[in-house]
This record gives sequence, C-alpha cells and structure tokens, in this order.
Amino acid sequence: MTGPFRLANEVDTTGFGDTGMRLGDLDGDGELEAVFFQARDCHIPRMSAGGYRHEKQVHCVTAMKLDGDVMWQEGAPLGTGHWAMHEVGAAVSDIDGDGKQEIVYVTERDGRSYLRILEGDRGYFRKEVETGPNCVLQLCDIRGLGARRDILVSTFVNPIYIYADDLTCLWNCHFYGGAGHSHDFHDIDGDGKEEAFIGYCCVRADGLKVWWRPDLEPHLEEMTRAPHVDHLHVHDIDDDGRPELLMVAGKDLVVLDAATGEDRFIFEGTHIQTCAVGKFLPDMEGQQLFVTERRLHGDQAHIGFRGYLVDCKGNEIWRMEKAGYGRTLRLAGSEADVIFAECQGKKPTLIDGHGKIIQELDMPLHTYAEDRFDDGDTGVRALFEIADTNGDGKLELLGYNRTRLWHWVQD
Ligand SMILES: [Ca+2]
Ligand SMILES: [Ca+2]
Ligand SMILES: [Ca+2]
Ligand SMILES: [Ca+2]
Repeated sequence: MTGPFRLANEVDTTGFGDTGMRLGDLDGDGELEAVFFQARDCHIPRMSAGGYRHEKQVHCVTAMKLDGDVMWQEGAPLGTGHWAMHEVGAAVSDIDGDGKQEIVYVTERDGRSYLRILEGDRGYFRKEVETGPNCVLQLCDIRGLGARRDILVSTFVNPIYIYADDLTCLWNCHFYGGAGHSHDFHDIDGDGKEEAFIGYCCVRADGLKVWWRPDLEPHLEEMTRAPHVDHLHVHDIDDDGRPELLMVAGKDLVVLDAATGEDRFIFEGTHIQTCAVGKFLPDMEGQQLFVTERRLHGDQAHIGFRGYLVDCKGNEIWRMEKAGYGRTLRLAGSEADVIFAECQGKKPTLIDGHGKIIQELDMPLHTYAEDRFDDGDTGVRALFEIADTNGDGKLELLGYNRTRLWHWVQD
C-alpha cells in the first residue's frame, strides 16, 4: 500500500542488533546514528521488584551509521541463542553539555551492576559507578541546568536513584507509591528545576512530595504484581497553558492537573497501556488522545489492542478494534497529526484523525524464529522510532529488531 513513506534502505544487523536501540548524532555530521544495546538479565537477581524479573544488564553496545557501517563496538555480542528483552536502561545524549553525544547505560561486571558512560564518537570509556541492577534509565533536570543532564535509574517499578552527569549520586534509593515502568519530568513551579512524576506522586528535586494520590490505587494495574502506573506524560492537552498529567495507570487513564494533582477526568478501561497526544482533528478544541487497551473486558483472547480517540475532556470520538499501540506523527507539510500504530500480528499502519488507514508499511511480520524472542509487548516483533534521521526537516521511520533495521523516508 503506497502512502507518504517509502522504504529507503534495510540493514542486516545479525550479531549485534537488538530491540534496545537509541538514536543520536554521534559524529556531528547532522545525521543520526543507531546505537544497539544487547542486554540480558543479571545472573544474580537481587532487586527484582513488584513481580518483574527485568534486570537488564547491557553486554554489548554497537554504534552504526544508518546505511549499515559499524562505527565501533564495546563488549561481547550475546550470540544467536535465546535471551529475553523487555526494555533496557540506556540513553544517547550530550550528558556533560560539551556539544558531543555520550552513551549512558547499566552494565554488569563480576556480578555487580554499574552505570557507565562512553564517548559517542569512538566508544571510549569515560566513567562508571556501581548501581543497582536496573533496567529503566531516563534523563531529567532536577538540578535546573536548562538541559536534561541528570540520570534516573530504576527497576521496572522501583527503587529510584538519580545521578548527576559526573555520576555523583543525587538521590539514593527512593521508593514512591504506584511507581511503574517510566516516569516523567516537568518544572511545574517555574524554579527551573524539573519535578519528577513517579507513580501517583509529584516529587520535588529534593525528593519531597509536592502531592500524592494514593486514593487512585484502584485505577492502577495490579495483575499479581505491585500496583503500578505503567507510564506518565505531562502534556497541556486542552491548550490553556496549564499542563495536565496523563497517568496511563495500567487499568484506567487518569488525567490530573499536573501542578496540584486535582482530578480532571478518568477514562475507564481494563488494561490501558498507551496514550498518544496530538492534533489529530485540528478543527476540534484542544488536543486529542489516542488510547490503547491491551486486554478487553470479557475478552477470551489474550490481546485486544482496541484503540480509542478521546477528546481533551475525556469523551470518546471513535474506537477501532485491533488498532494497536499508537504514537503521534506529523507528516511533512500537514496541519494535522496522524497516528502511527503497531499491533501484534499486523503490519504497522498510519491512521488519520477520522480513523481512516492511510498507509500500511511493508515489512515482514516475523523475520526469525519466535523462540528467539521474548513474547512481551513486542507488537510485530520489531520496535519503531520516529525521528528526522537525515536533518532535512521531515520525519523518517525506523523499524528494528535483533536482526534487521528498516528505514522509511517521506519524499
Ligand atoms: Ca551523525
Ligand atoms: Ca557530551
Ligand atoms: Ca520546579
Ligand atoms: Ca528527515
């Protein structure tokens, strides 16, 4: 099916590829490079929290130009056997503010976990510090430097450490109610330092809570594990200049005023997993939310993937069965956002604000044996990034898994 995207090139990444990938301009030529992180569970699980055994330790880092040229590799590739992958604690960013990109990740040596920094252009070792066996790594600005140069690491639910870019520990092992797989950061009081949104808590740079909402626990995912908020996004969804907090709470979508934690609305579900925000219908007031539910009420099948388009007040506009997880994408020259949707067992699609499929991307559904892949939230058994990879101002799409990378461009 033709559409705005055309497959520009495909790269065989067998031996070093993985679903842990980050993008960055490592050599400063204005084009993005891919950095693959092969990771597996820590061989001595010590801090598995909330029923999750995700303690991914990076064993091999490979930097590659998007045409397939490998720039450098650090560590030993994991080979071609089975290893589970869910997420990985890694980032590519200018962490020290010198204008060049660094690679930041959690690795293992002699049964101990380390947070390590490499130089992006050549992979040279910069610095490391011992940390917990964590699989979540996010950058934030709790020091108020004007750039995200603080490094948060946590397990798939908690505990949480924050390090400065020189690896000084700023927070050591905080635990917050409802903490889940990712957190968000926003300066809500205007002092220049970002507050952290973790679980159902809003936390100041000094670690103290601004507000918390333990009464929201019935809206969180439990599923035999600790109640946790899957994901959090701070976003001004009604365009009034005051940000909302979107708690993709695992069961329901809970929307609060970010600064105070006061109720806005709750969009009820069974197992809501993702929420993409955009101007999908630009004639409507505010932004719209594309909300995806993984399991459905009374659904015998394991996977539902029903998508809902919801207005900024929480009213359903339309729904689509087997739509998949959505992300927001603005096509070149367009006034409206579209939804990039990925659904298990289907090719990824572009869906417009009226629920019309405008492109199905051409790629194989399975590119290698299923027993080589963890049956997690892996959709078409590839993950995707949306980025301006070549600096031409238009967005490109990247799909990638353990053995392949696809690169689609807009003409
Ligand atoms: Ca580059
Ligand atoms: Ca740097
Ligand atoms: Ca602040
Ligand atoms: Ca581009």
